[in-house]
Amino acid sequence: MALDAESFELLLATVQRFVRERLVPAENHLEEHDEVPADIVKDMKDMGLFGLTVPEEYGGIGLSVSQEVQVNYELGRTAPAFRSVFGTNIGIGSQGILMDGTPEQKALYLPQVASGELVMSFALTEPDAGTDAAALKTRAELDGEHYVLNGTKRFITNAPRAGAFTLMARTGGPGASGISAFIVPSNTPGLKLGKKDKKMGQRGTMTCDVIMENTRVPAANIIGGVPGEGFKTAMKVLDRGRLNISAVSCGTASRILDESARYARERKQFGKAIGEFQLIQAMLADSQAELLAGWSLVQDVAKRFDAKPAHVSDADVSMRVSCAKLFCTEMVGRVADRGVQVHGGAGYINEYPVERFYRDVRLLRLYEGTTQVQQLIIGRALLRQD
Ligand code: COS
Repeated sequence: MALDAESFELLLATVQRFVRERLVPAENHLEEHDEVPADIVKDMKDMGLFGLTVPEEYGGIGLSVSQEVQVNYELGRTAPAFRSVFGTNIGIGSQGILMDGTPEQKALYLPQVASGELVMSFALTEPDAGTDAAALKTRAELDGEHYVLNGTKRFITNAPRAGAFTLMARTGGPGASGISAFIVPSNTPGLKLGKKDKKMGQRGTMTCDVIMENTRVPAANIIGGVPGEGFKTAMKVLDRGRLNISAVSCGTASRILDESARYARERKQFGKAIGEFQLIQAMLADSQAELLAGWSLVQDVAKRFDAKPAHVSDADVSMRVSCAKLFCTEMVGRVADRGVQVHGGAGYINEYPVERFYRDVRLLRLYEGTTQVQQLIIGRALLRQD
């Protein structure tokens, strides 16, 4: 699946212009008001951004992974909350249905996902099950043609906007094999939302708890129709998600570098632009080299991702995805830190974008699997090999 090259070039140029002319100028508003303006959300829908990864047969644009990472690089060049509005629709919220859903589930949900009429969100994490996702406790008990769900999901991105969740719950015994993935409409009786989380950064993104008390969901809403496959679905979805977080990290690093180089050209000390000092150049150079290394890795892994069937997991590709997530999210943390350093005291003042990005990028090393989870996956893969 891929968009033809010519249409893709046009789309990419449109996204670049949208980021530059619409989103970057709205960053201060976003920071102040903690919400994405409704007219921007409407423009996103009109541009088809909610359906970037949904196949054309279901009304989407049908990007390949190699194309998706390029779009996410561009979206990384502005505040993360903008992408977050549709990020779960093109990523972790809907990919489970796309990868493992039955034909009926795809036909019912994907067209609404593509148009943005339905916002989907991904609910895996719980108060006592974060990194150890296979230990999740939310129960799903079979009762006739329905499952009855009880439990709490935590830090769920876009839960307040969501019309439905891809939600992992335990239908069987302990461990990964007892977990099923459900499609849970947000208006199901017994489902309620917690209060909005107050976060360090990423203002304008929405996360909160999802609480289920005797929430009845049709058995037909198990993704793929077969219980016990939900953990694998979640891991496959996260593989693609993690690669896209890596692409976003590279885009954000490139924006921070641009901001830092501009400041270094304009700011004068000791009678000349600080960019003329080699110690400033060294910081910019380290960031540039690390950004290019990360971006090359992302593009290479994306090609390997595209070379396999979308719903099939490949341990070597998963290992490489984790290398990309580990390297790129840590890389953008260092780039943001140097960006603040190049700005000096001004970098600590929230008039400058680097102060905001410094806080925003901290989350990239945590969500969709911490750096330590990526290390674990890479380490295990190496020890499995001959
Ligand atoms: N694709 C498909 N299947 C996968 C997979 C992948 N990438 N990774 C693991 N699996 C399968 C395994 O093959 C195994 O299946 P079998 O029992 O049939 O062999 C099953 O899933 C369990 O895998 P594993 O034994 O590796 O599970 P662990 O409990 O050891 O967990 C980690 C592994 C820690 C890597 C996993 O729990 C994880 O990624 N945690 C972080 C969760 C996360 O990212 N949370 C963020 C929430 S979204 S913001």
